[in-house]
Amino acid sequence: MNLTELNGIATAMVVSGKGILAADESSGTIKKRFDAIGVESTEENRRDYREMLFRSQEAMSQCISGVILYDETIWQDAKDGTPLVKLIEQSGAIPGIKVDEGTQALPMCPGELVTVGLDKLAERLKKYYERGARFAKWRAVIDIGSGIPSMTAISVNAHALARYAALCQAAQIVPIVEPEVLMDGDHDIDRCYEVTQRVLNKTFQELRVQRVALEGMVLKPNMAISGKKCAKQASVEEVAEKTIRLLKACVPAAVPGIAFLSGGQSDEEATAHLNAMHKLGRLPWGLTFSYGRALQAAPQKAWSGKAENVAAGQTAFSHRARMNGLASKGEWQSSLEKKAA
Ligand code: 5MM
Repeated sequence: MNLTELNGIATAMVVSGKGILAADESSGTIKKRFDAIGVESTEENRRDYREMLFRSQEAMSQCISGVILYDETIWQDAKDGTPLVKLIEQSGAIPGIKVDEGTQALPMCPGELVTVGLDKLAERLKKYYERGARFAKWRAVIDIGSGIPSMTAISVNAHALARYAALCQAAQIVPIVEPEVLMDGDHDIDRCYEVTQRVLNKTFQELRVQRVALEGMVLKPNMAISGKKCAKQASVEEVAEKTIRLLKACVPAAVPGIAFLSGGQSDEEATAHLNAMHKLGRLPWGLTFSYGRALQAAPQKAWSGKAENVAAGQTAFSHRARMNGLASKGEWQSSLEKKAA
């Protein structure tokens, strides 16, 4: 393992002003997104849609540091025969790959999940590296509900995240470690804080046990935020203050960067929260976005599967990427959204 090189890649992924485009929707998830805009989820449509994003010159070159791809996409070529990975590289962004194989029910733990995909991961990482991937992503899913999460679910998911991260670094690939605490429930922000703290502490404990070099990874956490169904929604300032307090307590300064998931927040909320965190003063790590829905909902709607809407889709994507790029420097203002509308 060349840790200097891994650290350089991780640092570039979280550079101020840029963030990561999570375009790694699995087949089931992208079908749901396409259903919502009335587009059939064929291989060609998925390619055309992602090609539209990766050819958004302004967004890709100025605001996107890296792109997380799904297995199908990393092997696909653009309409003119250029590999999609090359389009990303040409824009100056770093190609990455989702390597988990989704979740399965966790035995003995009703309602809880464990992420799978460690079998043959070393071989798959070698092929992805040869294709150009320089970072990878693995997402663990922790739900909050009555009596959950169990310590069992937190432990097995943290163990798998650390095993994945060690395999990545041995393959000279930067691991994005994503332990996502879902915001689907009716819990309040303090319950989210407490569960996320347990999850992050266990994850870093496992990373240390399995000798993962913290300097060569990126953390992709949820924010400390109210559950979607909670009657009392925390303000932007409270989310920012509690999230930074939580991360400072749990994430060692050796980690080069943190890139948030959006988790079902609206586009503007996800931007406002990141921006507010940067208003709180200097931070020990790079802090940016790795959004899926909060970057793609607008371009998906604008595109709606029609070739004549590609420019509109790219404009919508560039706008969200620019807003989040500004938020990663604490320079976003809501008036910038209104001007664009
Ligand atoms: C883009 O969605 C990713 C893949 O999800 P599935 O494996 O369920 O299809 C997902 O992991 C994503 O990278 C993160 O959840 C962040 O995306 P959001 O939409 O939460 O910002």
